[in-house]
Amino acid sequence: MLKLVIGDHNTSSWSLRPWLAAKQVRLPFEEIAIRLDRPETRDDIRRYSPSGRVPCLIDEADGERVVVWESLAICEYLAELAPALWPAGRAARAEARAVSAEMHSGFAALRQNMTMDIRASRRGQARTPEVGRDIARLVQIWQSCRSRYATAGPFLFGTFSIADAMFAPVVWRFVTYGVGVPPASQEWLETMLSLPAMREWQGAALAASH
Ligand SMILES: N[C@@H](CCC(=O)N[C@@H](CS)C(=O)NCC(=O)O)C(=O)O
Repeated sequence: MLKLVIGDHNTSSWSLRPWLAAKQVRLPFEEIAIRLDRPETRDDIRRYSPSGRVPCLIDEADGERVVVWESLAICEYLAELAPALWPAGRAARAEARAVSAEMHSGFAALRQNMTMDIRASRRGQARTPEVGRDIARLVQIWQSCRSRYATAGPFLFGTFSIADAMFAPVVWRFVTYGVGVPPASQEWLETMLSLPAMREWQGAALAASH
């Protein structure tokens, strides 16, 4: 059985990505949640993750222990187990990888100023010019995907892919900070919000005591 080590549901945006990807393709895994921002956090994470960060995936099937850290690398590993996590067509797959890598390495202003905090309501806050530029680029990606792949299904590339998982924390950020988007992007946001797995993650975030 896979083990996925994650942080707090309310704030650990990096953890949500592979967690959602695994849930969407029904890969069974044991969830190990570590409380962040505590004196013992560093030691707790280091027991599993060589980078000292979560998420971290451990696969002990087939008699060997595979440890994968970095959210995008974990998603890639999951896609080896469940290839449907990337679009079937080569061009769509390349684009899905590109936007996923862009999300993984970019959008610094958004990540810094609009932190994921599912329990919070901060409508209209954190709108610096840099955040505005990040939002504009996100909407450009989503609109572009939806204009070309809507006929194939309700996700960015038609069927659910790692690209949707990579942008999932932004969905919660846009709810918390009340960011409005054009109709095609709004439809995608609503598709994401209606996923049982997203509801499950939100429920865990709301239930946490801190
Ligand atoms: N680039 C990493 C980022 C991971 C990361 O920053 N994780 C945070 C939680 S969301 C963490 O482990 N924080 C714990 C700490 O720094 O003590 C990834 O994609 O997985």
